[in-house]
Amino acid sequence: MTLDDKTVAALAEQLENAELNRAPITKITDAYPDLDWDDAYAIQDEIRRRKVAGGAQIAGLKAGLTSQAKMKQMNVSEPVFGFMCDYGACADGSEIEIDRFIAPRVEAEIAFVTNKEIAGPCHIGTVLQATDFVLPAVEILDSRYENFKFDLISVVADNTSAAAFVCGGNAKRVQDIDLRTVGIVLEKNGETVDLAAGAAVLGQPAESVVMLANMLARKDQVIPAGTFIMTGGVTAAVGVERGDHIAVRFQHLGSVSMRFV
Ligand code: 0L1
Ligand code: MG
Repeated sequence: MTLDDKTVAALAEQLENAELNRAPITKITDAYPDLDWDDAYAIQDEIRRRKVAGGAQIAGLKAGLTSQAKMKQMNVSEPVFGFMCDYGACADGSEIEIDRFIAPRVEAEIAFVTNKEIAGPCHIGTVLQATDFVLPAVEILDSRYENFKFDLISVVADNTSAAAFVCGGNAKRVQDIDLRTVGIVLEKNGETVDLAAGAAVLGQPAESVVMLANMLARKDQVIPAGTFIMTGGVTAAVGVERGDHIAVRFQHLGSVSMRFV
């Protein structure tokens, strides 16, 4: 860790203001090139503390950069983790104001909801045994950095670009579905813009929850029972503009849709 508490607090405030005012900033590693992972997660934790102090509730946790394609693109070998706020929850089929965001992108995800605490170090068996159900979801990403100019440390500090999310379709017991072979089709304005199978996420989306639990264990934390977890983009993240209609069709799990207005 290279930063003192005062600088962590100042950077967290800058990033939260960028989100609230939709006014992007330059990536924080420009001013602090030596930032490490502990600094980045400390800034993210401070943003989370500010949100809760300001009355927001934490709606869930997220893993990002969990597909081989995205990891390769960003030249990383480990996923990143963040959190979702209650005010980011959007209803399936709803109209979403695009002015809430700076430059939104959408990606299809499989979400888990746990019914038991998961304490790392753990393995996929622990996660499947502690999962109540899985459901289809779409994450709306929005970087608070100008022109998508960021690096991984800056992204983690910026709560992994988390902005909003939509859940829909049919929830299923995890033992009733093979998440590796679930086919997913992402449509924008009626045209297929990407498709993938669940195995795109670390071979099996439950592995993302394993990595989250193991990362939290290093901070002496657990995934509590009843946690909603977005396991990371199965498809690419696709940019959206006012008027765009997004529909994601998940084999066996139904679909999730929204229009940006
Ligand atoms: O959810 C994610 O995959 C995090 C992506 C962070 C980088 C980006 O904004 O694309
Ligand atoms: Mg995501």
